[in-house]
Amino acid sequence: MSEQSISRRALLAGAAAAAGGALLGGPAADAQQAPVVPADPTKQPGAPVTAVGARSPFVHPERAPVGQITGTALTPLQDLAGTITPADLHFTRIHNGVPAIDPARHTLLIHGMVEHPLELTVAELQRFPSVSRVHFIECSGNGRAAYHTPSPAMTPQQVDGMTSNSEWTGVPLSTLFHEVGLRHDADWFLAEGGDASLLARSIPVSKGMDDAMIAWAQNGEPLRPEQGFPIRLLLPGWEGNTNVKWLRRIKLGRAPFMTRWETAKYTDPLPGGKIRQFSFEMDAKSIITSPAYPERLSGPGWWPVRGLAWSGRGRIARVDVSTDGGRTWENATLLSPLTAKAHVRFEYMWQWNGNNSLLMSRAVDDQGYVQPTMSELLAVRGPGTDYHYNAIRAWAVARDGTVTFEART
Ligand SMILES: Nc1nc2c(c(=O)[nH]1)N[C@H]1C(S)=C(S)[C@@H](COP(=O)(O)O)O[C@H]1N2
Ligand SMILES: [Mo]
Repeated sequence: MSEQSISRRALLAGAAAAAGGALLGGPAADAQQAPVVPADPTKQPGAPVTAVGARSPFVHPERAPVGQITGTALTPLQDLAGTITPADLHFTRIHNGVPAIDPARHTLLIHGMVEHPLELTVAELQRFPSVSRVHFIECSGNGRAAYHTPSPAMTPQQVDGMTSNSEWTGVPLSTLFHEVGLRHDADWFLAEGGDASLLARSIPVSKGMDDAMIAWAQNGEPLRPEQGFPIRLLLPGWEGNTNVKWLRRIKLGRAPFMTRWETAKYTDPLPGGKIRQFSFEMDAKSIITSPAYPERLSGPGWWPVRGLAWSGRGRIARVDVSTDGGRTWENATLLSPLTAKAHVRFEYMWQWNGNNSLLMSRAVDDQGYVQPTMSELLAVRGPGTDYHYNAIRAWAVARDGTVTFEART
């Protein structure tokens, strides 16, 4: 990259930050890049049809990549509306790159404690009865940076961008389990990916019989390579890591297989030297995505406070919004549909009086679980905790309208 392009890039980032602008995202505000538009678009024909559509040249949402072969790319939560994450903006977490897999050669082997071991091609999998369901996937490391290295200048994307929500199509795992015939004492299964990290996780058979699926499509099209093309395991509501991508093998067994992904990683240290293993379900959580850094409110008046809420245990029952740092709470409006284990959009109309304000959201799920403050979470987990942050998020609005991330709640 030339020095020139680096400085141009920095310039674009600066312009975008200064302009803020929810729902635009990226370097949209740069004058040099502004698309040419006629004074009156009704006076001349527009652009011709194309084979593949593209976003408006005024709209540039971008994921934020962190790392490379072992890395992640964060969803720009602040640039999205509704609940579905566009496939090319779904966050991704990869441990040894995105493998190139030929769907014609890829197979799924189901073996171990089963009556009839089976190896299925992708085409064979797709002949089973299918289901389409909307669910979020959230990395259990989501929010870790906002805990360990918080900064007022963090966007929703940087705070909690490792969660995304899609419509997934695939075959229920229970169907395949009936097909192979599970031995009566097969209580766990190993799910193994076909990438160079050979990621593998142990999952209770009960989840496999409940709502697990082998997904091959996402938002109406085949999975993206980063989401596991051609097939992935989808475990609705469970920590991202268990949703094994590029799935190639399922082995039934009596007990957990104790892979390094569930012993050395993804465990939760608790106070008193204890470690919690297999924290599968993602607890209820929410984040206000607007107003948020780097937005700036132009003045007092009505402002929509908008955001996302989700729970790995079921449906979101309620989202409360506070504009005074948690002293008082109001009910936000939940925008339907209220799908279980899926992102839900909430909105609260706020009349800003121009004073310093601290905006917070608090999710409550249908199990009665209430999203905790950071101090409540740490009281249970201890300060050494490293995964599964779901504390209440806060944004400070100053008199000049600037909005910054407030880590302590
Ligand atoms: N085979 C394989 N599966 C994987 C991973 C991986 O690196 N390899 N990453 C896991 C982690 S840590 C997460 S959070 C989710 C992310 O899914 P996504 O990239 O579709 O958002 O995939 C999981 N499945
Ligand atoms: Mo993850």
